[in-house]
Amino acid sequence: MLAAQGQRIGIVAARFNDFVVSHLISGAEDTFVRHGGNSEDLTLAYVPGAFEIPLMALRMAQSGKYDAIVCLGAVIRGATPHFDMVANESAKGIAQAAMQTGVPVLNGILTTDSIDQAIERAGTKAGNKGADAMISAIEMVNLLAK
Ligand code: INI
Repeated sequence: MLAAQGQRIGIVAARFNDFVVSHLISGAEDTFVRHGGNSEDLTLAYVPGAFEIPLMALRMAQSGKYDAIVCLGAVIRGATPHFDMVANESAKGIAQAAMQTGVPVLNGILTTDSIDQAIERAGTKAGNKGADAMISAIEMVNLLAK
């Protein structure tokens, strides 16, 4: 089993679409603790929307206080005229934050066509993307330590 013992993880979460994102946060936190992590080693930072996630993720990764950063948000096409811009920029910025710092920065941002699809991927019919991103974070921290 993947072990999260001793790992320190920063979570960056968007307040936009909080009715979905709050479930991604719960999924990520539960997963960390179920894999042996200590909830006191999790730090949660909120930003306004997915567009702002990369800057906060970069700052947290640069701080040296975290072994990995998990980014959580929900960009929903139905409700977002500038869906592509927000979705692309957040994904690009997350990848850049990881490459610039060498700290794993995981993309747990849902990008969906509808609110229903977002709900399905936030702990109902189709898993929980927050939990998935946390699993990937734990795996990357362990891999990079080897
Ligand atoms: N931010 C999101 O996280 N999800 C969305 O679906 C969304 N929509 O619909 O526009 C969204 N917009 C806000 C954006 O992330 C920024 O906070 C805003 O543009 C200010 O920079």
